Amino acid sequence: MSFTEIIKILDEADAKLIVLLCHHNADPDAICSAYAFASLLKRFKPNLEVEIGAAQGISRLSKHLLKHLPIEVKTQSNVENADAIVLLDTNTIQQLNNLAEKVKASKAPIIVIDHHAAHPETEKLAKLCITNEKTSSTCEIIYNFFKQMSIKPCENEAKTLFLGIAFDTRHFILANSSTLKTIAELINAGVNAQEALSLLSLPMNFSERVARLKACRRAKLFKIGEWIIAFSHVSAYQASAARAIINLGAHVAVVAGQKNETLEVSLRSTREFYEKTSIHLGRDIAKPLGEYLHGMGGGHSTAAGVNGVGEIETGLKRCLRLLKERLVLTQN
Ligand SMILES: [Mn+2]
Repeated sequence: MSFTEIIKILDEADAKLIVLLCHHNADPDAICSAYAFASLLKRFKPNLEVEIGAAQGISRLSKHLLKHLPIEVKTQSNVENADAIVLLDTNTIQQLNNLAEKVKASKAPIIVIDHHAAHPETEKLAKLCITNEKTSSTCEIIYNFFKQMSIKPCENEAKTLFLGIAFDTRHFILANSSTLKTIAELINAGVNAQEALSLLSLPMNFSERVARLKACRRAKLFKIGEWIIAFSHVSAYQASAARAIINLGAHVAVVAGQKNETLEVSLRSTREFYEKTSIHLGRDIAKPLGEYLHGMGGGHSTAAGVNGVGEIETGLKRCLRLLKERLVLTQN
């Protein structure tokens, strides 16, 4: 799976406009990988028009990064006119929210580049899937393209790749040796690590503080075996609230929030919980919960999310049941 295959697909499609799409609430790995990929493409196809889009906007941290990086993310994506579509850091079409239907309807070839396992539905739709679960981030996959093509990233490319990797590895806690080699090479390419890392901490705003505190106050605790599981709900900042509850001492935190019809659930667990129970929040909990809520769920082993429809109470109850069922299995 290599960069040359992508070039081949673009040549075959005689592509003039290529649209790169990031998942909804695009994180730094998504937007940074899109920027570096666009930059690399332009070296081989200088006349190609490359647009970066994100379904329903980008995350707060990503917005903060854009103040310091030359990345342009379009609010209106030109999916209809694209000659090729590339999904970055996105393994299900549903993560594209309002753009999903347009992407499905498009006749343009679809390429998926992601460090999450490809979803079977996405594999059917895509002409090419470059996915590698062993890679820390989509940015690391993009850096490997630079290496395949023997191109040394310029300072901005190196900086964006560094930021995407730093974000997805939680400031290198999740980095393996190949990630750290990549990081060393990016620093050699001109990245000031200390300065770049400081861009990744967002000052917490007032409503986030309130959401975290409310979620903690409302938390319902369940003890299953040796594990403390906390359920809560807030109307915004569910992921931040779930992280806060984990930091306070819960092994698993599930925080739901309802916006109109849709229900969003953020799940977090400690590393220890995952290692001892092998319960993978994305695969074992978020995915079936997403299906139950007529939506989509997925994510990583200790951090996952669900988008669906329904009441907070129903969602959390089902989530507790899923956790209980899994925990019973691991005890036997
Ligand atoms: Mn990622």
